[in-house]
Amino acid sequence: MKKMLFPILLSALLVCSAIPTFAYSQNASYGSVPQISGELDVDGVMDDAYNYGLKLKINRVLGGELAAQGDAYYVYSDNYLYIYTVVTDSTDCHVDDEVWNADCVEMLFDWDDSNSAVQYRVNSDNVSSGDGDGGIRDFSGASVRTDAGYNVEFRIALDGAAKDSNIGLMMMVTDLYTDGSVDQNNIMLASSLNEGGPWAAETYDYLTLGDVADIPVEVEETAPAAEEAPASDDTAAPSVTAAQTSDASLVSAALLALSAAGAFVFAKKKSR
Ligand SMILES: [Ca+2]
Ligand SMILES: [Ca+2]
Repeated sequence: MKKMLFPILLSALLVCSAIPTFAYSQNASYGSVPQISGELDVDGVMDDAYNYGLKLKINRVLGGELAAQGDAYYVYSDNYLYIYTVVTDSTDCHVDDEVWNADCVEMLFDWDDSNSAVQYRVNSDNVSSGDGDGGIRDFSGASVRTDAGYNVEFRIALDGAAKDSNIGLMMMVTDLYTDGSVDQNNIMLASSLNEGGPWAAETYDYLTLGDVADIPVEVEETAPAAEEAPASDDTAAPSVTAAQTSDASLVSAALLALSAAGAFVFAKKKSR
């Protein structure tokens, strides 16, 4: 049996070592994205689940100055990657009906490490669109304005990507502003290389789909669990009562036994 075990272990090691590592030779993981159960509403409102997600800064200025920036939060479910971005932008600017001709957040994915990016964007007017050679996956986006700027929420289909998958990514906050004429700054996700424009997919770092999020209280799905709580209380109550009854019965039985013993002793004394 032991003679068989070694070749089996050796084969397993060879198979493991043969699994290709991610081909981004000079890039790195942004970090581990926690998994959530259930799905979130894509409504521009920050769900509590995001507080337990991977958090990244969008603050690398691509020319211009750092007048706008974002904090991006990432979680994923069985089917979707969710990204929520809190944008600080004090210059509300909208030029025309093109999505990108307004303050907006853009996401660029290199899903298969082919150095070919697919782009999704949502602007501060709550309009979204997508482009790319690799095909646009099922996605939806929403934004809401805030006192500091606007917040954007994305949901993008994982199409089979699961735990331990790596996903090449760049994000960009496009800040339009008026300075005599309309101009813009582009602020990128800070990465290990911190170089390259939005379409330079070879410079992207990657997200790694990680373990289940450690969320102490349920966020969206937990409503059913909360409803189940009284049921468990109901079931707990009888068991406590039963235990008390049981204890009481034991005590009663013990008292009866003592009293019977006492009666026996008394009877013995009396018989003398
Ligand atoms: Ca939401
Ligand atoms: Ca702006």
